[in-house]
Amino acid sequence: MSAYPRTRLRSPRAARRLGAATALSVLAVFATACSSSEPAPDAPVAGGDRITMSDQWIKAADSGMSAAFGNLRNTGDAPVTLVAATSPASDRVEIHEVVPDSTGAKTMRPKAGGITIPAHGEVTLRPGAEHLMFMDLRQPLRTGTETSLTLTFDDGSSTVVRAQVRDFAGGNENYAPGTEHPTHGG
Ligand SMILES: [Cu+2]
Repeated sequence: MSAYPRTRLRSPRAARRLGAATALSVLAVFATACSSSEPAPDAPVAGGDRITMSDQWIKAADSGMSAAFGNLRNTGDAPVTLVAATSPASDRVEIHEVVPDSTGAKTMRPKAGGITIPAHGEVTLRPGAEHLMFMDLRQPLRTGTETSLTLTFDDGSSTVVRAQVRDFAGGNENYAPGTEHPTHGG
C-alpha cells in the first residue's frame, strides 16, 4: 500500500542517477571516438613511404616532350601502384607503356591503371618500356641539371625525388600511330 508513494519519492533521485549514467556513457563514446582517430600500431605504411626510386634520370631536351626513367622499389608487404606523376619541368606528366602496334613497330601509350610495384619487388622504368612522359616542357632540360618529380600512389600518398638530366639518343618510339609527334626518348 505504501509502495507507490515511496516509489514516487525515489523517482527524482533515480532519474538523476539515470541522467548521470547517460552523461558518463556519452563521455565514454567521445573517449572511444578520440582514441580510434589515432593511428593503430599496425596501420599500413603509406605507399609514398614504401617506394624508393633509384638511378632516376630524365632525357635532355630543348622543348616538347621528354621522358623520365629509374628503378622503383617497394619495401613493403603489399603492392603499391603508381597512379600519377608531376614535375615543375612539364605542364603534364603521363605514365606510359610501350607496346607493338599493328605493324609490329613499337609505339607508346598512356598506361591504364598505372604501374604496380609488387610487395618487396621492383619495376624498372627504361627507354623502350614503361616510363614517365613529360608531355610539354616548360623550359629546356639541360644535361647536368636536375628536376624534381612527384610520384603519387593509389592510397593518395606521394613521394618527391630529384632526377638528373642526361643526354640520351636511343629509344625513339612513335607517340601514337599516324600522328605527327616528334620522336623522343620514351
Ligand atoms: Cu611516352
